[in-house]
Formats: sequence, structure tokens, C-alpha cells
Amino acid sequence: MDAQDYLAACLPRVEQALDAALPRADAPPARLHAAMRHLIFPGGKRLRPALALAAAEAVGGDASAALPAAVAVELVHVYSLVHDDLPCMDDDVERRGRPTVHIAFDESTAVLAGDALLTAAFEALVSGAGPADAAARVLAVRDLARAAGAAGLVGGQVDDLASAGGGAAEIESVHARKTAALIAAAISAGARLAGASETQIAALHAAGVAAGIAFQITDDLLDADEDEGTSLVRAIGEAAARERAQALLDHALAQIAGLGARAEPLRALLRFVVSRKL
Ligand code: GRG
Repeated sequence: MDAQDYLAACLPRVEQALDAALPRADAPPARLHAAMRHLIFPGGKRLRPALALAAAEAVGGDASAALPAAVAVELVHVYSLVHDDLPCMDDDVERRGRPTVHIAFDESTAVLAGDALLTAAFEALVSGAGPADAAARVLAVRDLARAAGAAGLVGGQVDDLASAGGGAAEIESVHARKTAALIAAAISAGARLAGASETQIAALHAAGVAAGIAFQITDDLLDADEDEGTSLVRAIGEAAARERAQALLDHALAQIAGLGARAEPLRALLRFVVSRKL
């Protein structure tokens, strides 16, 4: 199973579901709706949505049941990119090869578009089409809220902004919250909507956290000349960081060893997290 093929195979369903979850660009307030869509289409790798679908298949479920989770996590991811690019944060002018939302529109529109993407995520998780039952959706909302909030993405970002470097453990704690929490939520919410047991969800979540930290280390390896934010590459050097990413991947794969052949697409995506060149 090739990760790139799996990502490509997921794409039509994911794009269609993302489009259905967002207000039309020409409906009023059109400027807000266009700003919400600006960074969504065309997208990036759509790794998190594919992880959600692969996790559903890994527990013997139907990938389409996981679509609301796939959409919700991508919407939270894109909101975080829109806000991270703002002048008060990273102050970036380009993202996904295009002008960032505050450059293409303006700063207040970018703040509000991010807010609207974040809230649209939870609406999509609850009401997106698919067979998942209400109880599973409520627990997925809880898990995604936890991953996105003070204990996850936002708290990780706060500590990253305040960080003066720190040791490896401190850096991995930032990665675990800022990057890995959302990757783990994609996997566990996708599996949950497809009817996974709590034991399966716990194993998948642990795999997601380890792979998510490896994702961030790989990102820093790909971007080694960046000098902003916490970086394990800067703290322990390139070779040791590469080894640490591989060890985390091995740990992630060990967590899901019991899931058998139907977890092969998920395993391929987790390997891609470390082997990717983009
Ligand atoms: C502003 C609340 C708030 C949080 C910001 C996620 C984040 C925290 C900042 C975005 C920039 C960044 C370095 C994020 C870490 C995770 C990461 C490397 C995201 C990029 O993910 P990819 O490579 O992007 O999956 P695409 O464009 O392919 O979806």
C-alpha cells in the first residue's frame, strides 16, 4: 500500500465533504465565506482527513462513516494555519503557495474566517452526512475540543511562543500539543465514528500522538534553516532528531500491531509522516 495512492484515493470524497460543510462563496456575507474557502481550496496534503478514513478502515469500519471527522479535523487544522499566519503570530505572507488569508483579504477578516472555520468544524462533526450515531459523535466532539483547546493546539502554541528553546522533553511536550493532538484526534475520531471499541481508540490515539510528534520533527528536518519556534533538530542535531522520529514511528506502529491487515493503509500513512519530502 502506497501512502500517496491512498491520499489520492481519499481526495474526491474529502473535497466534496469539505465543500458541503462550508457556506457558498457567493452567499452573504460573501467576503467572509470567500475568506473561509481561500486556504481550503486547493488544499495541502489532506493528511489528517486520510488518517481519519484509514483509521475507520483499520477497525473494520466503513471509511464513509469517518468523513465528518475527516472534515472537522481539516477545518480545525486550516483555522490554526490562518491564525498562525497573522501578524500577531508568525506574520507570514504565503501559505500553500498562495497569499495568506490576511494578505488576500485583511486582518480582521482573517481572524473572523478562522473563528468561523473552527466553529464549522464542530457543526460538521455533529451533522455531516454518514451513518455514525449520535453518541459516537458527541464523544468525538469532546475529543476534538480537547485536542484543539488549552490542553492541545492552543496551549501548545502559547508555550511555543513563550519558549526560549528548552530541552528535548520540553520541546516534545510542545509538539505533542501543538501538532500531535490534532493528528491523534483525526485517527481516534475517525475510528470512533466507524464504531471502534474504547480499547481500539486508546491504541490508535497513542499511535497518533507518537506519529504526530514524529510529523513535527520531520517538518523541522525538512525546514532546518527556519529559526522560529521550538525545534528538536536545533536542540539535539539532525542525526539524533532523525533517529528520534524513527523511534516514535516504530512506537506508533507497535501500538496498532494488533489491528491486522486492514490497518495497512493507516500504517502506510504513518510511515509517510516520517518519509515525506513535502
Ligand atoms: C493559532 C491556535 C493556533 C495554533 C497554531 C498549528 C499551528 C498552531 C500553527 C501552524 C504552523 C505549524 C508549524 C504547525 C505545526 C503543524 C504543521 C507542521 C502543520 C502543517 O501541516 P501540513 O504539512 O500542512 O499537513 P498542509 O498544508 O499539507 O495541510
